[in-house]
Amino acid sequence: MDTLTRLQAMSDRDTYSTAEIALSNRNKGMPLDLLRHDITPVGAHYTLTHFDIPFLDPETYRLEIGGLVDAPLSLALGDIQAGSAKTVAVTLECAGNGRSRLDPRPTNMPWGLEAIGTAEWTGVPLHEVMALAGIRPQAVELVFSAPDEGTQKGIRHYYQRSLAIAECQRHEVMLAWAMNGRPLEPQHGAPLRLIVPGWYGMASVKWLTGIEAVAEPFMGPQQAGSYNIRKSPDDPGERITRIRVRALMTPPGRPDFPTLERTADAGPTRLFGRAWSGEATVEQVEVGIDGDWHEAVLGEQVGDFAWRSWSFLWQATPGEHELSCRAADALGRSQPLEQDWNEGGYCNNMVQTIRVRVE
Ligand SMILES: Nc1nc2c(c(=O)[nH]1)N[C@H]1C(S)=C(S)[C@@H](COP(=O)(O)O)O[C@H]1N2
Ligand SMILES: [Mo]
Repeated sequence: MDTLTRLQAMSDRDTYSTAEIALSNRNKGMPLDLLRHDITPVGAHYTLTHFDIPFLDPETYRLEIGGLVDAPLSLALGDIQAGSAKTVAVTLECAGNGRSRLDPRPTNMPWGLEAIGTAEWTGVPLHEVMALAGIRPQAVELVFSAPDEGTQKGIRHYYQRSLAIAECQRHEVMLAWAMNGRPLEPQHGAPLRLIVPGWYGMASVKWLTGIEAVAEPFMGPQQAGSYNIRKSPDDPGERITRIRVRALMTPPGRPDFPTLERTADAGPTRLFGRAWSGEATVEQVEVGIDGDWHEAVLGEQVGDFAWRSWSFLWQATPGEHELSCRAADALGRSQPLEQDWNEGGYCNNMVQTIRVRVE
């Protein structure tokens, strides 16, 4: 069979709708070859946007802070940038990463394993800005609002998410205006976004225009109606918060175009990848060669909430091989070998497997 016939056979097994393809052209992943970079180039960092990318003019931009605060504030970008700026490397991952590997595949953005990226975010701690407004004791959460609007499950709404006050006080949660030393790109939330290190990406609200302190837990569609781990449609589900431990590998050898099937040469081959967890430090990465697990060597963490590299010297022998990798963190959490299915296809950290032909 020639490669195009094989590609056709693959799509017959696994048919994607044009709507899913349209979604995955708008929301792009980071090619896993770029795992090599400690910091993901801005243009290669994954993006996920539910609705349209809003246009916000940095000159007239305001962040409105209100609700249960002593002094409501209307801040220009310059007012926020006058704070004590810091730059921190953070690994972001979409909660839907790995969704298309589930069987049956939940209908939503059909991510492979590329919904990741690590950037150096520059901003000010959220708690410093909120201290200027003074959060009243009755407040239980902050609600973060953006001007991007659409419908989901039939409900018209703006993108809004909330966080408990204690979470908002973590010093690493920030209001960021720069990514890798440059002003935010429109698709990444220009001119200002929230960054919640350790949490899946949905918490890091882009195009942030409002913060409201509220007395009751926020129940908006992106909070209560989505981002829950539900085993069946009527299961109330469990809220998605921190990023589960995961290791990924740069596919070794060379790809065929357009099937992307991989071939490598026999002999010593250095396998390379990254591992991260939003809950604790990654302490171990193992590499599976045809089902036998071996210890990988770990590199330094790029930041407290960023990935670390790993590598392993593989003695590649001729034939067909299946390579995989799995990480474990300081809390003893690891990655499942089999899928742990849920309705939305969230938090799927089942191990990556790569088939390689060695010649
Ligand atoms: N305003 C707004 N913020 C948003 C989203 C959105 O659609 N609108 N998507 C969220 C999701 S689901 C993810 S995974 C991250 C993606 O951030 P990135 O596109 O900068 O990588 O942004 C989050 N913030
Ligand atoms: Mo996401």
